[in-house]
Amino acid sequence: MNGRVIRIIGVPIDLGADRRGVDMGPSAMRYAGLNAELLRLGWKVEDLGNLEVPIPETREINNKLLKYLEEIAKVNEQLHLKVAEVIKEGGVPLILGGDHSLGIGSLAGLALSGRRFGLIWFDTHGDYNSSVTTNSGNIHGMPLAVANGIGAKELTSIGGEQKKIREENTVIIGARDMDPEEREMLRRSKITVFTMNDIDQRGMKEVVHEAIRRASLETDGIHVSFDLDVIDPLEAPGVGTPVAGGITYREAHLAMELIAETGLLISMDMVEVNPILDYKNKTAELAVGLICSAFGKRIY
Ligand code: HAR
Ligand code: MN
Ligand code: MN
Ligand code: MN
Repeated sequence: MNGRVIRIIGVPIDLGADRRGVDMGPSAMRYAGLNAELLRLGWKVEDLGNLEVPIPETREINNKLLKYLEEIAKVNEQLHLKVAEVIKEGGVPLILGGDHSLGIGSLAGLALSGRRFGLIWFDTHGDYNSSVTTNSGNIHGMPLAVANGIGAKELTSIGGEQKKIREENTVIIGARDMDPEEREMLRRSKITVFTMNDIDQRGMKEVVHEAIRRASLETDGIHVSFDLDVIDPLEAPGVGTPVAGGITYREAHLAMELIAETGLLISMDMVEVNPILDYKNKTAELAVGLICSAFGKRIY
């Protein structure tokens, strides 16, 4: 298609979530044929394998408000260096999760690369908690706040002290489950939040157009962070934290197709696939299909 190379980085981490299983997400997506599908689209593909991530059974929780903080910081330190390197070499990082705590490293890596990017964050959740607002202590509920400079220093300092995103260029799509204080924090920010209500009322097409417009204002690329739990659990049962009332299969693909059409996609996270809860790898296959749509697969 364009001679550029997609470099796949697996991050088999589930330390950011309460439930085991999303550490198997990278394997499930590879098993679903990811690499071959991208090759078929005309991309060069280089799989860099998985980062080394400890399993919770070998670790202890030292801080109930920031579970596995040291381990998660260490993984994201590695991840952000890899992401920055791939971008500097002109490649496109594709980060496979794993829980969404890896968003800390991918956004820090993008920032470190020097690219001026916008961010579209597909998620049921706001992922805008900190140790002050969290009810769970799970760091996968915090990456967007961390990228915006809010939270534990061990996390916000990865890739430098500066904020990693610009609020004006940041858009959440599909939100339907936010904690009360998290919602207040988001309201006070300049981040745009399109909830399920907005999608119902305006339609996915209009919402995504507006998201692209905001994410591309004075930037030179868009990063998509896609949390599979944004999709309705009937269609994506294999996710760590299913919440009813999500986007449909076609709405998700339409969003990726519209983003592909812009030619602005510079990197992508695909996270929260949980093979333990999945049905015959259905959710991982859906994830691979969405990645392909985002990277230019067309119906006709
Ligand atoms: N808001 C809840 C918390 O902070 C749920 C968080 C996140 N779940 C995710 N991330 N899957 O999107 O604990
Ligand atoms: Mn998330
Ligand atoms: Mn989520
Ligand atoms: Mn909560």
